[in-house]
Amino acid sequence: TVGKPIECKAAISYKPKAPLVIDTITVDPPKAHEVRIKIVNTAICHTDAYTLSGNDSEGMFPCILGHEGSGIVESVGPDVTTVKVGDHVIPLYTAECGVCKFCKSGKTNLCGSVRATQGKGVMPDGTVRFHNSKGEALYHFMGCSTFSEYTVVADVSVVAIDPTAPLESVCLLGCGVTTGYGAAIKTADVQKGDTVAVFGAGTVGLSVVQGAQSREASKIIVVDINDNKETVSRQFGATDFVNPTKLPEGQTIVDKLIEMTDGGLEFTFDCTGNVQVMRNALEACHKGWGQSIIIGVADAGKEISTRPFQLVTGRVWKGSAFGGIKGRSEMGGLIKDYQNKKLKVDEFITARRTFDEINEGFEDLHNGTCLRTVLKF
Ligand code: NAD
Ligand code: AHE
Ligand code: ZN
Repeated sequence: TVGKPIECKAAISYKPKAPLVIDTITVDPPKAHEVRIKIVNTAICHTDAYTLSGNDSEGMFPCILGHEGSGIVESVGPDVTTVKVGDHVIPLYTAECGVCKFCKSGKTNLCGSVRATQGKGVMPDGTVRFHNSKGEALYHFMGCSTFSEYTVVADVSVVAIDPTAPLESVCLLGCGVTTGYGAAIKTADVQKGDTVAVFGAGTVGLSVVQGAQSREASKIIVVDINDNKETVSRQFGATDFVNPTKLPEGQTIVDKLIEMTDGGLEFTFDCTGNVQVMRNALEACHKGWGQSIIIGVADAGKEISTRPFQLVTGRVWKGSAFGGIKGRSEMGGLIKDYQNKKLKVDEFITARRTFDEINEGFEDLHNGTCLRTVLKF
């Protein structure tokens, strides 16, 4: 049977930097290999603000942003076998088809199945499921578009989860918490006794901290320009906190970290998106074996640089998307870690708001103490 279009509430981003417009939109039924989800909760990630700022080279407008959400399957299109109506789910901006070259490689969580169309703001068949009240097409975002009461995603871009897990909390596993935790335990594969420095104590950085702590890192140094982040960093497991703007005259953050760790760190993580921070993070790595993982997303046009000698002498520069986690096969394990209190998630919720307050939610991002604002429909 063919489903019907649904009229519902959504937050439309018409152009960069402009407030989101809450309006009624039409969400078309899912086509083959597509799933329509009733979004219950969505959080606002720094990356939503980044795309809204106009600095994302893939940003498409008008669009429905949002990629850190949770919800319930409302209907499925033909040939969908992996989820069913009523399943509790998390949309995945990193799909997992299981059969493409990437999925089969065993080397990466990046999946090639829908990434090209996802980056163009359309469904795999090249069309959109969203229209505003004037009938104008609205682009999708990161294959998720969780800033809508109903959204349509590809069947490879959604995972069913334990229905007893609270949707309000586990929406954060759709991006920030999974990204940081996975970067520590999968991409870096931090081992007992390793020294770790994390630049940027947002949800991503603090999740790296908890990953490093779970691996019994010997030192976990958080570097942040905001002193308000010291207490929360220590609550998540940091052993040290450094504000790079408060160092003695003439001492750089790289000097400071090398001094604190007898020559540099086993692992450093950029969770800021600032390319100068990325360079410092690389150069604070231990000669011979230190690895620096880039997680932050940099503005369009920005590039990283360092002296090649830094790499010649054994430092390694890497990156991590969604923490290297394969969403459909590994999300269940993360949910269990959360349920068994091995993984903190609730602690990141610094504000709860109704969906109508989404613009205030974006303002929360700038208040200096915000980790995640979670919206409820
Ligand atoms: P956030 O804004 O909550 O946290 C960023 C933190 O960095 C803040 O505490 C801020 O004070 C600090 N900071 C800013 N400039 C700094 C500097 N020069 N030195 C040290 N600290 C500095 O953001 P978030 O939601 O945690 O996201 C962090 C970054 O990760 C963003 O760039 C985001 O786009 C990116 N991200 C990437 C992935 C991925 O899969 N690769 C996933 C999620 C988010
Ligand atoms: N579109 C940007 C890059 C954005 C980016 O790097 N996204 C991260 C996820 S951020 C989540 O908050 C990512 O995982 N990228 C891998 C991918 O396949 O998108 C640009 O520079 O064009
Ligand atoms: Zn995100």
